[in-house]
Amino acid sequence: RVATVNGNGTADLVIVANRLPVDRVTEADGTPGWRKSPGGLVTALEPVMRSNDGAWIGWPGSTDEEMEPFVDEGLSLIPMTLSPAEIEEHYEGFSNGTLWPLYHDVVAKPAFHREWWDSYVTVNERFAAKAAQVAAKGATVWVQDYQMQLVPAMLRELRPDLRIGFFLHIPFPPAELFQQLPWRRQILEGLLGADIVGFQLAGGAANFVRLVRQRVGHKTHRDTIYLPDGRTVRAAAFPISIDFTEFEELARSESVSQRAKQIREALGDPETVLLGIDRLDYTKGITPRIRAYSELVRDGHFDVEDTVFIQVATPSRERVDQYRALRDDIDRLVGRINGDLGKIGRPAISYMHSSYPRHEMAALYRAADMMVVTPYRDGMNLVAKEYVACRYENDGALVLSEFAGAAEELRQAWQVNPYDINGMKATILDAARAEPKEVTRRMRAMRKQVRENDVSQWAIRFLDALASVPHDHGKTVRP
Ligand code: GDG
Repeated sequence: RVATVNGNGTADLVIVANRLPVDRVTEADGTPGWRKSPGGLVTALEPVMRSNDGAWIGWPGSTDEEMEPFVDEGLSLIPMTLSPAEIEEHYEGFSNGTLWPLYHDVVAKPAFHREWWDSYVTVNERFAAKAAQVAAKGATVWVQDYQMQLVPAMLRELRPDLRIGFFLHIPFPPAELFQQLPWRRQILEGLLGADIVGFQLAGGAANFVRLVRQRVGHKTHRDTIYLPDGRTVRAAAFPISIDFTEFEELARSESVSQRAKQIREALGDPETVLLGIDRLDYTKGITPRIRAYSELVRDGHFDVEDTVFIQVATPSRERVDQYRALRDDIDRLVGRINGDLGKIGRPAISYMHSSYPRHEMAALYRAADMMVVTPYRDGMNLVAKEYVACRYENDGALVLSEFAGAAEELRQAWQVNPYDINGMKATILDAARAEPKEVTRRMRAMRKQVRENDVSQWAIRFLDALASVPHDHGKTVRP
């Protein structure tokens, strides 16, 4: 029974996200088809979605094409159409040109445009209306991420019977930065439509509660916000994770082991392989990382004859100006470094601007003696956790920025401040020279942490918290 497809409101669990969990692909015979996108969110939610008569509302990634709801391997998918103008204004504009830099410590300058905001409102309204249409009476709706922050309040207005959860995948900034936003109050009120507002870290939740108290004037006590109508909203941390077992099994497979060996051979069998994998994004600190490494080579601490740094930068948001500029900067920097320091067949940095299948990602993780993850600011950073999951022999050193959410859980990583190039150089050297026993001690502890807190735990914790919200949304329990 997949009644959601008829739009008559029978879904007991509804996910509202900017993107659908599948990508449009062209099959071998030329017909259009779908492929499940590789993200951990999909993996985590799939089992709950199937057992709950669930539906997923999102944009399929192609413009203009009107698409009917459909069922893909048991998942009800409800495609939303975005016009080219909405992609430019809601997605590339307000989401990625305003909110993304503002929420990441203003690492880049956020742009404030009133037309972008208008489009953000319109798109959020359409997603909320669709959720109101497909959700069964008393159903649970889980809204995802910064592109959808107005949906909770809009949806509550239409459907007060629902339990509504919201989860923010990126950091929630301190009041001093959030305050810049001309539409700060609308965003806070949008989020307050939810029963539970989830963040990666307790710090983000605390920032939110403080802003609500100061800007909107609601009473708060610890993680609870008391609204004038008697409803309560809880703000709490739910650190996201990965499917540990899936990554470990992939890493252990014969084909990934073979491929990891091949990768090292292709590099000329170096003694040491360092690795960075990121979406090409200015928050990820790719530039200071390769600068630190290149100085270590220049100063004679690493020799290109026996050491190589692999940097994979996955293409991302290529139509947004700041991303194009960053790509040019990195191209130039890597070119300069390899020109200055490389030898024939021995570049200092082996740089790929490309995306790879999961299998190849796992092979890269396995081929690397050291993983270097140095974001200026990151909600969590799953790449760090994936590296840990793939190191089933308890070897491999993780160098991790203290500004990644993951740093709160991965305490045994070699932590760095990406703004401090000398500090980063010293720590990379420490990690490279550490005794194998020390590397193993740290990796073992990190593996335990990620194994015990995987992505299904994350989804269960959030949905359990939402399920325990009383039917009157806390209206009768007053302090
Ligand atoms: C946001 C937040 C938060 C990357 N390149 C390829 C590829 N990937 C996969 C990685 C990883 C994912 O993409 C990237 O996740 P991150 O967490 O590292 O970063 P964001 O994309 O910025 O994600 C972040 C996350 O949401 C979840 O809440 O942790 O802080 O910014 O899984 O493996 N996957 C494949 N090919 C690639 O080339 N298959």
